[in-house]
Amino acid sequence: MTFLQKLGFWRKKERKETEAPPFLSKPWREINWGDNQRDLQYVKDYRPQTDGQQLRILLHGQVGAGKSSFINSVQSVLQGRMYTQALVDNTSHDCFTKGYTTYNIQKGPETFYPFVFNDIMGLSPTGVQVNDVKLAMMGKVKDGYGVVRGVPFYNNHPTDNDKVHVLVCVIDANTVTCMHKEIEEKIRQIRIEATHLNIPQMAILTKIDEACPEIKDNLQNVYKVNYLKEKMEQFSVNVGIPMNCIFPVKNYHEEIDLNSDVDSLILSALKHIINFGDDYINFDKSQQLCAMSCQNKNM
Ligand SMILES: Nc1nc2c(ncn2[C@@H]2O[C@H](COP(=O)(O)OP(=O)(O)O)[C@@H](O)[C@H]2O)c(=O)[nH]1
Ligand SMILES: [Mg+2]
Repeated sequence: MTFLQKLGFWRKKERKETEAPPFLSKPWREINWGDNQRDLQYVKDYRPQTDGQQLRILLHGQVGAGKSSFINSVQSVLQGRMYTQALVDNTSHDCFTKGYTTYNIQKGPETFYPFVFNDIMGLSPTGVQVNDVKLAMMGKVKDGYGVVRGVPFYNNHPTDNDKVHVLVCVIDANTVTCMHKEIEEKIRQIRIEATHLNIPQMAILTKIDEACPEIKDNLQNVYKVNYLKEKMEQFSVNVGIPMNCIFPVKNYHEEIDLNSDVDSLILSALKHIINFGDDYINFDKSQQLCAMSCQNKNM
């Protein structure tokens, strides 16, 4: 054994002895790997309680975090083939999502899923302002805002369908430990605004394949790897989103065919996003009914 090989051997040994083991003895969340049919059917069968109601999911986060890729991944899982409607930016670090855009997902020849995604321009110290996200959450931003200057973007009379029902912060797992303080602060402020509006908040942690070699090797390690759990805990503390509202995903980004394990994580996140949004729709409706009945009593 050469000197360098010996050094490498001792360093590895030392690391193993001082660091927590990379794998937990059992996964800290259960995923039904290989059996996506139940979750897929759940999403396909989802209908809000009121006819004509749409569930609006607003994605926000840093440029390049994987927002557009997540929308495409959801479309791909639901359509059963690779989909690239939301343009993904592989080249620059500027905002590629040109404005406030609603993405509908086609279900049949002339039908759409009752949930839609909005992708707001990436958060960067100079990017979208907290107030823009607040207006979007209230349903006051029209599609296309940010694309054409001078075009009226303000929706004075938002309907229940224009309002956001669940806010999802998209975070690149590689950036959790080195996130710009200003961005962390913006995420926190957006959370406060969402809380004032009673809108539930969640986060998805993307690029887990890049962040962890053990996960890149086998996606089923996602809830066994200590390192990722620690990253999620750190993010949870930094921005105040509870652990049970954070979901790790790997987006489709280079694949040409679907993969069952990728689908499992996307569906797990999507199912929870829908549930959270649906709870808010029902809560909001009951508040409106309550307010109406109080008004009637006072008349
Ligand atoms: N390895 C890996 N790359 C990803 C993942 N999600 C997105 N990407 C890549 O990250 C880059 C930025 O993604 P994009 O969806 O445009 O980010 P956005 O600015 O938040 O909309 C693109 O090159 C994607 O292919 C992921 O889960 N894993
Ligand atoms: Mg984008």
